Amino acid sequence: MRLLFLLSVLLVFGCVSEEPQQTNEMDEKLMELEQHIEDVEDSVEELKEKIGALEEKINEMENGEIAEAEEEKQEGFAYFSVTVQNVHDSQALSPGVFVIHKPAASINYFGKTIPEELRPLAEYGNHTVFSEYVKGLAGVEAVYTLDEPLAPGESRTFIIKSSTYRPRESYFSGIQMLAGTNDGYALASNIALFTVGNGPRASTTMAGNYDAGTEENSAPGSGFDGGQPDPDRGDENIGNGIPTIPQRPVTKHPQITNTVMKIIVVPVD
Ligand SMILES: [Ca+2]
Ligand SMILES: [Ca+2]
Repeated sequence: MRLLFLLSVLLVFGCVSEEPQQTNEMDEKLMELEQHIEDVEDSVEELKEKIGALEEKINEMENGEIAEAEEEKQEGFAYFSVTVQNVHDSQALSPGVFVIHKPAASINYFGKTIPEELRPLAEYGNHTVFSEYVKGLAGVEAVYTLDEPLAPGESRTFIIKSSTYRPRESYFSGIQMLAGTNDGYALASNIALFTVGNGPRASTTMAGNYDAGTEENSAPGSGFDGGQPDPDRGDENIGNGIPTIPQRPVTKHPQITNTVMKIIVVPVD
């Protein structure tokens, strides 16, 4: 009996002493869970903040785009008088191509290989292929042509029309062959049409003389044998220059160093 009693006392103690241990573990687990829930709640708050910031950004962008579109609608056009002058005493210029364009559509190929479409203008003064090519370039707003050669001392004036949308990205460029050379051309490029204050800008630009790098140079004015096209001999005569192989990048013209083409831009109402 006594033994039984002792055993039951032990059992009771055993049970009683085991119960607090379980409760502790549960408490710990509960605390862990609570902590975990708090962490998750924190993360949710952080996420909410991030989503809020993103929504704000999207709103700003949408508002910006709307403002830009409004700006484009409100902006109009500006007109300029352009005078192209041959200021050389003996060097003639071929028909030419004149362009209003964004910076990305620059036609200055200095240090680069010219596009094939410039070859007819540079090699024999035919401007039509290049004018068509330029019309297809992204960032070109308008293309004008001079369809007659420009003799020394001569000038031509025409009116151009530029959008005033993003005015500081509106440039003007012009190109004509240096007639009587093998593959030389005069180029005035990236003339800003507007001031930093967005107003129409007056300017005078002396064009540079360039060698297209596609034909060997003979003495300037050395005639049909030197690679100049003979109008009486038609298309077969056009390729009569000696090709530069491999084609070279565009350089300053080594033979024609004085200014030939001068471009005067004046805003008009
Ligand atoms: Ca030629
Ligand atoms: Ca050359």
